[in-house]
Amino acid sequence: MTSNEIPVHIALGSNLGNPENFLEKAREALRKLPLEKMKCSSILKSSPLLGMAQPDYLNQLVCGITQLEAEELLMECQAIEKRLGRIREQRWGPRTIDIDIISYGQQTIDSPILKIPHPEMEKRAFVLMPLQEISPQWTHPVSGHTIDELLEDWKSNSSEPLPVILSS
Ligand code: A4P
Ligand code: MG
Repeated sequence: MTSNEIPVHIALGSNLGNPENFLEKAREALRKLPLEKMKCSSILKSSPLLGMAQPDYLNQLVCGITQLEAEELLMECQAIEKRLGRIREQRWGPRTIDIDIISYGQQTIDSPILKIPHPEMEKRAFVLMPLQEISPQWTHPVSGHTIDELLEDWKSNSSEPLPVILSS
C-alpha cells in the first residue's frame, strides 16, 4: 500500500422513500469513485436517535481503499447525497441518504468541514456493530480502543435497543 492508498470506512443511513434502494445506489456510486476492494456490512434497522419522530433507519457500513484526499472524499460523498435527492432541512432530520466518513486510515482530522474519526461514532451502535463485522481489527486512532471495547462500552452505557440485522 502506498501513502496515497488509504483504507476508509463510510457509514450510510436512509429513512425516506425506499431505504434499501438508496443504500444500494449509494454503494454503487461509492464503488465507482473508485473505492477499491470494497466490502459491505449487513444492513441494520434501528429507531431514530433521541427518539425523534421520523421513520426507522436502515444503516450500513462500507470500507475500501481510496486514493482521494479526505476532503475530496467528503465532496464526492456530498455529491452522491445530492444526486440521490437529499435535501438538507433539519439537523438529524429524515433523509433519503446520509453518507458520513467514519475513519480515514489512522488519521485524525479536525477542520471546519471535516471531523475524523466521526465524533459521534462511539454513541452509535448502527456504526459500531457493522464496523466490528467488516473490520474486527479496527482500533480508534485517538483512544486506541478496539472495536470490541467500543461496542462493549456502548452496551454498558446505552439504554437503546441494539439495531436489528436485516441482511448479510
Ligand atoms: N462533517 C464533518 N465531519 C464529517 C464526516 N466525518 N463525514 C460535516 C461527513 N460529514 C462531516 O452534515 C453536516 C456537516 O458535517 C457536513 O456539511 C460536513 O461538512 P450533514 O450530512 O449535512 O448533516 P446531518 O446529516 O444532519 O448531520 P450529521 O452529523 O451527518 O447527522 P448524523 O449525526 O449522521 O445524524 N438514527 C439512526 N437510527 N440511524 C441514523 O443513521 N442518522 C441521523 C443523522 C439521526 N438519527 C439516526 C441516524
Ligand atoms: Mg451526514
